[in-house]
Amino acid sequence: MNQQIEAALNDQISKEASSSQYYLAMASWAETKGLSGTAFFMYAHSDEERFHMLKLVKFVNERGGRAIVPSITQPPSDFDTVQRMFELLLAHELTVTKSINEVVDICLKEKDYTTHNFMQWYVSEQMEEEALARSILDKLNLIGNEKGGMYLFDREMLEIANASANAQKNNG
Ligand code: OFO
Repeated sequence: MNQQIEAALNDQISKEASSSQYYLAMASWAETKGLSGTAFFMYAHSDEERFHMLKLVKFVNERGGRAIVPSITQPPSDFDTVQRMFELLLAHELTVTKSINEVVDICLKEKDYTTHNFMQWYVSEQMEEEALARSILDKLNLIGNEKGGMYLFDREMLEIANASANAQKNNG
């Protein structure tokens, strides 16, 4: 495997692992706030990020490279408000999209069309994740600080997580 591509993919492995830890920290915070639906959503999201990481690990190794398992950095443990937490989630996803685009760019420069093709899955995944984060933030902006609204929001997060788990089951 081309060394530049291997390094870029290993860097992406590290980012997906960090995303998984970040969302795990959000899940734990939401759980301690009694927001069980939001916590369920974040636990599932953390698992998804681990899957993103594993998919890259397997690809690198199958293509003759060597995937490096990254060390764990401690994510924040407090997120102030649900709104703040989802703002951070969207900001984080935007940085991940940027780094996915950089990997795609390297693939084109190195004329590695196989990895380029593989990375397209991540390109569309990022579009979905950004759109989901934006739609959740729109809902939160509508709700404001209303307590009853937050109760309904939390229930909806559970439904979103369940719907996404079912869609994944049906696709795979
Ligand atoms: Fe792996 O998609 Fe989010 O970070």
